[in-house]
Amino acid sequence: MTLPVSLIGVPTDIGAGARGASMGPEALRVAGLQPVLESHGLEVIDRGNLSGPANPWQPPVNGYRHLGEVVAWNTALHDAVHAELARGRLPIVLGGDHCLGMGSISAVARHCRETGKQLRVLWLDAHADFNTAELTPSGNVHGMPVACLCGHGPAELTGIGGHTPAIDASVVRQIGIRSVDPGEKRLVHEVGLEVFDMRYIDEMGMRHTMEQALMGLDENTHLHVSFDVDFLDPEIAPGVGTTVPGGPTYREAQLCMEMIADTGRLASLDVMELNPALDVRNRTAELAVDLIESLFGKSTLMRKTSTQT
Ligand code: 6HN
Ligand code: MN
Ligand code: MN
Ligand code: MN
Repeated sequence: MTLPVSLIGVPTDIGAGARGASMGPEALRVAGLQPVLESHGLEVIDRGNLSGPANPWQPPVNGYRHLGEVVAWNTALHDAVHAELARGRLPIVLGGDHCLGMGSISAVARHCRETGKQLRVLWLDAHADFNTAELTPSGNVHGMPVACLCGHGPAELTGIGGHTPAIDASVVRQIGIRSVDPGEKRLVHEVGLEVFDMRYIDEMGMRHTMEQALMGLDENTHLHVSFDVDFLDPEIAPGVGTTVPGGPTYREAQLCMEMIADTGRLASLDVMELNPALDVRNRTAELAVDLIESLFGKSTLMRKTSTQT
């Protein structure tokens, strides 16, 4: 299954607590994303960047920063992602901050409803992104997308794409989590979100973690990966706004991507939170491209997949 790929740039930091993720799409292009994918035989079209409101850099109102602008960007992204899926293509969303997961995943969920596909979402992140207006310590909407997708949030956000909730919490697997706010933690437990946190990865290893997270996929599964670059340890990935120490190493991240590739089910991808203003000579962008290459099947040697004998 090698679907043709469409790159969609979404140059905004509207939901973040630091400026700069708006430059993420261009940094990924400069790091060679398109030619790298093409070198693996993929057909790639770069659709360019979406446009939307500027970042007014205002304090939160009723628990949300920039709610109207967040809705505008996510609505545009929803339409763009849905259009690519309808054309039979694999969208790669170049973020942009992680509030954009709402527009992207709501479109994927809608496409799955329309085509009778089963959805699985892998959320690779240091954070659970499960805050609400009542629980958030910051008002930054990039800390809320998973909660909104699961129906916990304002109608303007939970209803993007016309179906509330966009997804059931049971389709989500979170991996790499190591920073969850106190109220957020309660809500995560309440909805029964499946979280493979760093403690789990430390004790069980990345291989077992991914086997669990990918369990139950079949030919009818649409696998969506939402890759927040702060998933990675900040020692190797400094170019993000919300670094949390103790993330996956280079080798652990590679294995994670390779095991996703082995399923052959990847059908849409978000690459979020890359912040070139905080990066060192585009190193984090180059690392992200290297990992995306593994996600699309690069491996060191020709080999049978680990599940074959
Ligand atoms: N991200 N939990 C913190 C907050 O402000 O809600 C951090 C969220 C970070 C979100 O990195 O996508
Ligand atoms: Mn995130
Ligand atoms: Mn559709
Ligand atoms: Mn994060």
